[in-house]
Amino acid sequence: MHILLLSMPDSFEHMPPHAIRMPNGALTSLAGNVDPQHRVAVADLILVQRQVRETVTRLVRELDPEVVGLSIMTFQRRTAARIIELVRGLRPGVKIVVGGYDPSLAPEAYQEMDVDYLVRSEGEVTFRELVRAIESGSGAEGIRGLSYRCRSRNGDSWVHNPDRPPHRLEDSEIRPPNRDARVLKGYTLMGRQIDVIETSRGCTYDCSFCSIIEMRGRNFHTYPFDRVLADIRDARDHGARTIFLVDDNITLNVRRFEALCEAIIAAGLNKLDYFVQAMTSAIANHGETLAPLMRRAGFRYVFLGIENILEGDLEFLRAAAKNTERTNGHNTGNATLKAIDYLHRNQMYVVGGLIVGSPGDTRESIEANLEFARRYVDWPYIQHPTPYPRTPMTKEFRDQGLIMSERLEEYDGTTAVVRTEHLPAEEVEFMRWRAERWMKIHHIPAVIKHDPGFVLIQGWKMFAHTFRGSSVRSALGLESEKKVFDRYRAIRRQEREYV
Ligand code: B12
Ligand code: SF4
Repeated sequence: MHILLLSMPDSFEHMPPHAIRMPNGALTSLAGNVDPQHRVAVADLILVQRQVRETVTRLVRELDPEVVGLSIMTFQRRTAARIIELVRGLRPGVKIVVGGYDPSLAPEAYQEMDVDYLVRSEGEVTFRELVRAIESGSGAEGIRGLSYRCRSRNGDSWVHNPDRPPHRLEDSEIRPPNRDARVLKGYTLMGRQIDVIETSRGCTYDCSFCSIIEMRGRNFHTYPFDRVLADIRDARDHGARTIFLVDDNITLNVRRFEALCEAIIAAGLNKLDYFVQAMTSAIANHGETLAPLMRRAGFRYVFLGIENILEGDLEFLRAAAKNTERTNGHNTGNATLKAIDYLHRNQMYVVGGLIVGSPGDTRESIEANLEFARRYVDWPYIQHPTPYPRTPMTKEFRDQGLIMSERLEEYDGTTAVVRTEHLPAEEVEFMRWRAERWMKIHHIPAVIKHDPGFVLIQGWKMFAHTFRGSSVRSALGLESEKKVFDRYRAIRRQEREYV
């Protein structure tokens, strides 16, 4: 059978598409896990963000797929609905399958769309079995983790098969990704081709804003190192020079992470640049040995889940435990500064993941976090709390009547869709936007040092993107920042029309 897998084109403020275009790891993993007789094409639509309709139309005509699968996050739901309509119009009999975080956590939203199947949570084995069932014409009754539409004269109904438990990853049932399936080109992280690798799945924490616990429960499973190293080699052989480890929480097992760094060095794969997401507590508590190893293995940017520097907000976000430093078995305060220090001493850059706009936040508490970011992080990744389906935080915001927008396309993390008890949503977003633009500019010299060619060619675009909404008048101080912010928001609204 011919299968076309699509990831959505929607991007958000911290991922300007002229500088950052990452592959979706789920799709190549699915492609690697269907039976070999099928012809699979993977298209990451971020690569053609302004030609989505033409590209999907061309691919559907050229490939003539029997199955089309879409990978969807919540803020991409509206775009997904439009693409589903487009595909259905082009090929009415095609089987449409949706998967990823949004279909898994809000399946009811997809029952109203013209979708045939919905894969909940991990997809490789469920999708493999589904494709077999479609090919052989057998029923989908026994496929765990699958929901499907039953069409009948009396109207449609949906069947939800029992859940599929998370895979343990230790055997080879989940086969490696198939990168040859990609049919579009142009992945980049500031001029260097980037690819994504998984070494583990899951997390045992339960931060109130994170979708992962509802998605797969609290657990942590790991791939064997030989598979991980082979995957990195495969990414490199496909042209990658930068690798993003997309594990939910790789620092849950620090000893394993250290061993992984050693394995990367021993395999000679440390000439590549690595990006990773990490907990501050793990870096602070083990930085003495871990940070130098990470540096030697090629780690360059570390996304630190700082979340907030104020204890009250950390409580609300349920993120206090992962930000706590421990000495001699005792909690000794916030781990953030120590973690940052270890990373900086080992020539790594800190991408500061902060969340501002929790219910109790005031102007002062937000400013304290912004000031912290200005002083200590190299690249700000500041977001607003966003009520994604079924997270504990969503319930709290709803109960308190603080959700100000139900337009899901705005749920991209940098559009404030909730207010605090003290500040309107727009004010929270304004404060973050105003501060963050200048923080990004401060990091440009480090980017020039590493990738001068990219900055020479693309630098002005990065600058224009960061300061979109500004004008000559605003640069001369003849226009208020609020006016520029309003223009920026209007531009952002237009940008969200991808199809
Ligand atoms: C890596 C990552 C990123 C990376 C890379 C994204 C990329 N191109 O792949 C970066 C840093 C760029 C990123 C950015 C964002 N991310 Co992100 N990201 C993740 C993370 C950590 C891992 C995702 C991953 O690759 N997993 C590995 C793959 C193999 O697993 P998977 O995606 O779950 O796919 C499996 C199943 O879902 C399913 N599946 C998925 N798609 C499909 C499709 C079909 C047809 C089928 C059958 C099955 C299927 O099968 C797959 C294999 O088992 C997750 C989870 C987490 N703990 O935080 C968040 C997560 C997905 N991100 C999230 C969000 C919100 C964002 C942002 C909007 C804002 C932000 N928080 O940074 C931006 C927007 C990105 C953009 N498009 O501009 C949310 C999504 C919430 C939601 N309900 O939609 C998550 C869950 C984190 C959270 N806050 O809880 N992200
Ligand atoms: S530590 Fe990270 S992955 Fe784990 S629950 Fe918190 S935000 Fe999610």
